[in-house]
Amino acid sequence: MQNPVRNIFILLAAFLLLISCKGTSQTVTSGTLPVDKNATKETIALYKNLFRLKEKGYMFGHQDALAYGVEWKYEAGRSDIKDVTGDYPAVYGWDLGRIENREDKDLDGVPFAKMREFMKQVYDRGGVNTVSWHVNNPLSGKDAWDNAPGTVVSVLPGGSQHEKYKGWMDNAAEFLLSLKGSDGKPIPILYRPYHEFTGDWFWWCKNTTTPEQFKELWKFTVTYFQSKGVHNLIYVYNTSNENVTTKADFMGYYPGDEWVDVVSFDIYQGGDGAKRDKFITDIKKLVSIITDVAKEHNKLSAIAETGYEAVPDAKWWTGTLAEAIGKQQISYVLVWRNHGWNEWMKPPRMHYYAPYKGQVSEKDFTDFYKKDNTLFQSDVTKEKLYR
Ligand code: BMA
Repeated sequence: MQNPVRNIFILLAAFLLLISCKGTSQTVTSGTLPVDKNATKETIALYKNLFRLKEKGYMFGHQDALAYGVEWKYEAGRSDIKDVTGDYPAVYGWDLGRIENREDKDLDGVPFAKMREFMKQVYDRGGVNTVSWHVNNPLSGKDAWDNAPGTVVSVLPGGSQHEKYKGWMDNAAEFLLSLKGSDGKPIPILYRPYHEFTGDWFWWCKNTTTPEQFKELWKFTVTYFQSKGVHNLIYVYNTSNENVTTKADFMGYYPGDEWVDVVSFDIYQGGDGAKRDKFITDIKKLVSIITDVAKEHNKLSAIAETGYEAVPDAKWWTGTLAEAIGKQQISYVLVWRNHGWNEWMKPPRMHYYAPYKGQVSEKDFTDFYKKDNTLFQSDVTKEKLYR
């Protein structure tokens, strides 16, 4: 009598072990590894932890958050978001524009030396840095908005500007390699090259670039950075809302699962109140596209840039932005920079996307901050994203 009981017990134990192993292997494959097979330990940790974090909510991000805000510049420890909530954003956006020419400051005036320091502070307290690059047009030498045809072809291998472009990438690589935390480790970066390519305003946009050319540019970029020893990047694929209404539109220039870690889009609300409904409909549609793609391709997803210039709607944060995202599991939403009064814009106007003390949407932003599924610095510090 004893033996059959023992056998049943052994069988049951083996069965339970089998189930638990299956469970483990599923957990390990979900999230897998970033596209860079030599990614640093901290980069892999961030990538994996972001899969876990999206179950809890989405991080709030702000461009140039620590550099300046409306009516202030370079005040140590300051951020408009911190003035309003007492907490920093969880994601901090930066741009490499002008590093190509080894200039001291980026295209919006932030000294690269300060940017490096800010990124270090962010990493040290467990926040997340993301980088875009409004890289000049290498063919004309004008800025990123010079969308003359033929530019992408000119930078690809064999193109007339290829060597020059590699030099520009060397300058970017040098900066990316110089980013170290207080622990001496390379700072992981969510890197978002060739952003908003479904628009028609940058030299890499789809109006002047075929899918094959774009994919080649993307793969060249990833491979070249890796060849320079840059292994702290998580690669973010990014469309505009323009010309994207279906999953096929979104995926039209997708270089492949081995080349992309995060799928994302940019979208801005424009005009007066009547545009709100369209904005909400568009965001909902695009968020459902990126979350579907993320699920199917085992990737992360994000709204990499958004905002309503000068936030004239007092309830915009909870009433529009959070409303549109709903319970969808994206990793972050980032609003653009708080420049303040902008003399060069046509017409000159206030140019900012996050609230500041006294701004009309300040109170609503604190409600947005308090929502269970919005994550700020204090939330992500606890999550130890780099371990
Ligand atoms: C735009 C504006 C510009 C800025 C550019 C790149 O949306 O904010 O003033 O130079 O982004 O940051």
